[in-house]
Amino acid sequence: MFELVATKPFDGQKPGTSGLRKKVTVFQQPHYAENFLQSIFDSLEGFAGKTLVIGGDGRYYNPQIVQIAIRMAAANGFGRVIVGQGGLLSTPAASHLIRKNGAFGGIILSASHNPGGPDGDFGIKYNAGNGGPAPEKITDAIFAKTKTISTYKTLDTQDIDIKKIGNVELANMIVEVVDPVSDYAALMQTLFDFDAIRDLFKSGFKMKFDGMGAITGPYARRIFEDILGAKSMVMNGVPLPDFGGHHPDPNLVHAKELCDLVLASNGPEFGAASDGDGDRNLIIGRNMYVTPSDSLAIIAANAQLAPAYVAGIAGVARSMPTSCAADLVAKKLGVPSFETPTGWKFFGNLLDAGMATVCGEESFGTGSNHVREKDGVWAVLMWLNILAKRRESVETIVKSHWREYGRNFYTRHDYEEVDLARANDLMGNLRKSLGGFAGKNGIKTADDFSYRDPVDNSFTECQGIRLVYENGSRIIYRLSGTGTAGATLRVYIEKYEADVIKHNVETQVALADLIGQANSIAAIQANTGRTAPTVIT
Ligand code: G16
Repeated sequence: MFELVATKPFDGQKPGTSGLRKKVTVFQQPHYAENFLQSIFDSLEGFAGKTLVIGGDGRYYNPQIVQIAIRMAAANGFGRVIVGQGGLLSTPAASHLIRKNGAFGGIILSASHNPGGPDGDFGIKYNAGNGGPAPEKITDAIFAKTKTISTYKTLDTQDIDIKKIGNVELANMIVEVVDPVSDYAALMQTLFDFDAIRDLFKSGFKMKFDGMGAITGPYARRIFEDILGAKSMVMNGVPLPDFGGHHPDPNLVHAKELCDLVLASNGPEFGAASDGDGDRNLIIGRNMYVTPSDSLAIIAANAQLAPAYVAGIAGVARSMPTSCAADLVAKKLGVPSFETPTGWKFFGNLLDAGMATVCGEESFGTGSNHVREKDGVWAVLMWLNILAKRRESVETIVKSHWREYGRNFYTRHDYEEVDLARANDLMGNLRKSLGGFAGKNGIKTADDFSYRDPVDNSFTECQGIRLVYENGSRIIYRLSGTGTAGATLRVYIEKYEADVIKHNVETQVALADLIGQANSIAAIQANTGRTAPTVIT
């Protein structure tokens, strides 16, 4: 019999770009996680007797919340929970399990690329039956419920043993403990030419993969080492509650150890990393860092080399701040390209409707219609498939892509943990000045990005200030929706260069003028007190 526990609403349980992310200490307050989970269940209808997938990236507090979520799923009337062994599932693997099992939805426990440990971050998000992050109409409903909640349902039981694969009964519900990797690894083998990749490794091709002490270590070991035969190529491959002190954000700053190895002249030919929950990816070759925007464009242009995409792709979608490089590929392929707000949830309808096959974001996310999340290991396998078929270096592939399409120089400057009020003022001032930008200093249009979903007509506004220049260059300002302390101002800067002679200029140098303009237009120094960005990618 379930228990009804009295509770009171907490302020600020509003899901951000990707679920609710807060400090672990916030989640540790009595009833905090339970309130949010109950608000999720109260926003859904028709799940009695159905299946819920539960898993997380193994970060600190994951084991406790997995148990709470399982008890509450049983008390709320689910018929079956599928949980990764030890409570572990990468985000794309969770998405796949939802789809494969026709589950009603899933609860994913992760704060993604944010640091873990007792002083780190934790997060909870709900994914719907298509395997993708809940759309805004559901996250809005969840937030509304968090403001009025007075009770939640749970069971008064011991923790369930989820260390062993198999079935356990809990009240009227079956808890099915599954291997977190097997189904996902099987899916990957249906998408890519594993024989060709195996041959590539046999030929002596060297690669390093950085699991960053997070969830993808076991996936990488099984897929790259056991199945594909790459020898001892996984670094930081054991998922740890604090990620071994790593900040599991796969970029040049936080994956420095890997980048130093691969960028060295005698380093491996290829390097890759993934984040806390396995949905982001970093791609790097000897002498060549591939920006996520370029990676998306190159994947779109070469997808047909992989068996699952051999018939061609239906369309490409990118988030608005992602560079326009992928649009050029779509144009050449004669397929549509879509520009959505930041957040993988905005790709869901396009993928479900078969309008886009490949999607990507500047924030190190790339994926396809095989699941409804971005997928780090998928992106690495796609690159391996391309490398195996083309037998050229990463550098050659990237440079020949620029030769064919032109180069979209691109950088993102982040100002982290800025005072929230000051960051809001900066954005507010930009919004107020919007009408005055166009027609001056080469700026053609200025707007606050809004999006009407072409499938369900839903409308989203205030998604970032966008200055577009006559020559196609862009400066974009927005506040991150994934941070947990203060505000993070993101400034995205892009410039198109058709002239091959100018392609080898260092990115920050090529963009120096625009960076200067971006700083002065928003008066970043005066408004934030910062003289330089915290992270440049
Ligand atoms: C999440 C979302 C992505 C988004 C990214 C950055 O990724 O799923 O779609 O691009 O956050 O968002 P923001 O710029 O608002 O911080 P992840 O990997 O953190 O789940």
